[in-house]
Amino acid sequence: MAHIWQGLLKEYEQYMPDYLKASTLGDSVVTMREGSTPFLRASFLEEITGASKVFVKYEGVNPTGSFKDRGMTAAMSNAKAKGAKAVVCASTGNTSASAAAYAVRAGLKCAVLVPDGKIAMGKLSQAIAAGAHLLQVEGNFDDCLNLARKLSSDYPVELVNSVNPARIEGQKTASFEIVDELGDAPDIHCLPVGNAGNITAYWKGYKEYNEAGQSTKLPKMWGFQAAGAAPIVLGHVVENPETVATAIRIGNPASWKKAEAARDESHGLIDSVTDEEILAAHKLLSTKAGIFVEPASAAGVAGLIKKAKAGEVPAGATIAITVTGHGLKDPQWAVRGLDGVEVTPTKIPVDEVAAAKILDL
Ligand code: AN7
Repeated sequence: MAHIWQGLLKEYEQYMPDYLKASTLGDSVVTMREGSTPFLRASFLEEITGASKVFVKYEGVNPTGSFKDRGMTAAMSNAKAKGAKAVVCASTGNTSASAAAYAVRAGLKCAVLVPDGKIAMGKLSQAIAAGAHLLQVEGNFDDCLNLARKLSSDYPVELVNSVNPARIEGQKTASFEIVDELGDAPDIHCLPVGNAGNITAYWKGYKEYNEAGQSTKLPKMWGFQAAGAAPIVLGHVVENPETVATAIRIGNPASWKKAEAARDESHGLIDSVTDEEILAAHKLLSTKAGIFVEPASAAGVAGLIKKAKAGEVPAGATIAITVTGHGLKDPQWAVRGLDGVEVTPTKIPVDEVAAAKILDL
């Protein structure tokens, strides 16, 4: 019999803390069978960087279109098991889309706090479609997170942002999948950094799998922030973060210290990439690998290319890059670039010869 993927909590039960083991949770497991995402060879990046193998972990194909689903199955199952009636999160969009869907399946009320006007339409529509209570806060993501934290400490509502440890437990499984596919850890792991939960989770996953004897080494963690929202790189809070990569438009990451620990323990780095570099990487992923992502998701690829140009990518390395969210979340950047120039389709009459001529057949 073929093995049918059961979702993270069941598949990786032995690596979960007791409170998140599927056997402990019983009927409280809330899953959309997230995880088991494609790990795709990206030879164009081998040509650019000189690395011997580069793979892209395509997290956009999770059930709600981002890696957040890995954390949400754990946080929502825990909330349900604890008897919570409602959940709340702050979000630049993907967390709210994921929380909204998983809350429906858990039978919990869901409130999402998003910064006014800076959320990609795809993500907003997901939260609305699922019937979440959507509050647009007159402030940025950092203000939203402060508000969500206060609500969860003063009212009976469970916080499902990545400051909730269950989120990290779920998200660490992406490292397990990569080691399972490669047979060992990669030499370098690149990914975008926003609120810094994911880099924390990946590092935890790599360490735990290594301790369990599943890998012989640990990767260097290379995180990349958007240049207009790069507090960890700058070493101070950014009051008014700005970037086209709205998912990582975060000026005061909640897991700042943990991200620095992942960087330092792994002998890695956290650097920044410009909006131009992000959109160039976004386009390369589509045109060279067929992988459509939202801008923030391309930050890890943009960062690797930046490091290759600086001669800092070791020849012969095996590199894994996480691309975090689907291109359909925020499709405008494929159609209209930073220069504002829109790509318009060529119009033709219903005429075979005209079509063939334009296609140069
Ligand atoms: C596509 O949804 O913070 O460093 O509120 O949506 O773990 O925050 C999203 C973050 C990268 C950064 N890529 O991850 C939210 C939110 C995408 C994202 C990140 C996010 P973290």
